[in-house]
Amino acid sequence: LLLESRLWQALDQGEFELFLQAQIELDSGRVIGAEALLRWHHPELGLVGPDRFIPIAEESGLILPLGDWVLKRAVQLLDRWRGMGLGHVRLAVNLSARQCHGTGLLAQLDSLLTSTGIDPALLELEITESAAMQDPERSRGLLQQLRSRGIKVAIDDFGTGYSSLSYLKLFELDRIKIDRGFVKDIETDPDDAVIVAATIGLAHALGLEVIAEGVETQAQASFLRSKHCDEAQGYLFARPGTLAEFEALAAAPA
Ligand code: G
Ligand code: G
Ligand code: MN
Ligand code: NA
Repeated sequence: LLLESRLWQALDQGEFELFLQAQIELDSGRVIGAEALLRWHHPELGLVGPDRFIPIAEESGLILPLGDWVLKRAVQLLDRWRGMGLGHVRLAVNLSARQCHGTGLLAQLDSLLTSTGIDPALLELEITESAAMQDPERSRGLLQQLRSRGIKVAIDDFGTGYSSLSYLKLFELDRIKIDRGFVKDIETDPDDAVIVAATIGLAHALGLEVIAEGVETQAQASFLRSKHCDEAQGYLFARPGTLAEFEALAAAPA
């Protein structure tokens, strides 16, 4: 209740911030992108993570204006990076179910991309299996529309839903994000190792790129590299951090 009543004001008062977590190309070790992860600077509670307010924002409808803000800010960042020698860096944004099934998303993206002239391929939208499957036909249409504009589409938390394989067929995608639940025990659990290796092989055979989430150790990174996983994200490389922290990392030599 405390959070909900403050949440609408928070957007007006500029209390949200995009944290960024680096995404690494495994072959080169280079920072090739970032995932935008929303944070709320609550005046009394301090930094509040999305797990605490996204569900409330979804319930109350605030997720739509908040999602608009996130996309606007994301395109601003791409524009900024272009001007500072980081024009190759991609930015991934999480979409909520309400955003996917609403009507304003494509128009907003068109307007943001035309007004800045940003290469649409630098923007990636992450959709979870569960959000996509709430209305599969509608999601299918949306993903087609996004990709026809050159915007990249990734399936988040891959492998945790109920129909992972069926929507590889249903949806046009660019990338899958292997959920960190499979990566965690990759070194000790032979089943997880097999699942991850097979998922990478399957994705590649379908022409999709693969990023592994939650990579925390060198051994996990080595395993993923040996299985030709394209990219990785996790505490081993960087935690979600401020814009300044991310830019310093992205500008440093690999
Ligand atoms: O770092 P982490 O605790 O930030 O993120 C927790 C969850 O919140 C992740 O599953 C992520 O998908 C979600 N999340 C982070 N930022 C956003 C956002 O801008 N919009 C939506 N819809 N979800 C987000
Ligand atoms: O959208 P998604 O659920 O994938 O958001 C990523 C979430 O995973 C965020 O909450 C982020 O803080 C968290 N995260 C990112 N890297 C790591 C990691 O290496 N280990 C763990 N345990 N969590 C991570
Ligand atoms: Mn995500
Ligand atoms: Na995820």
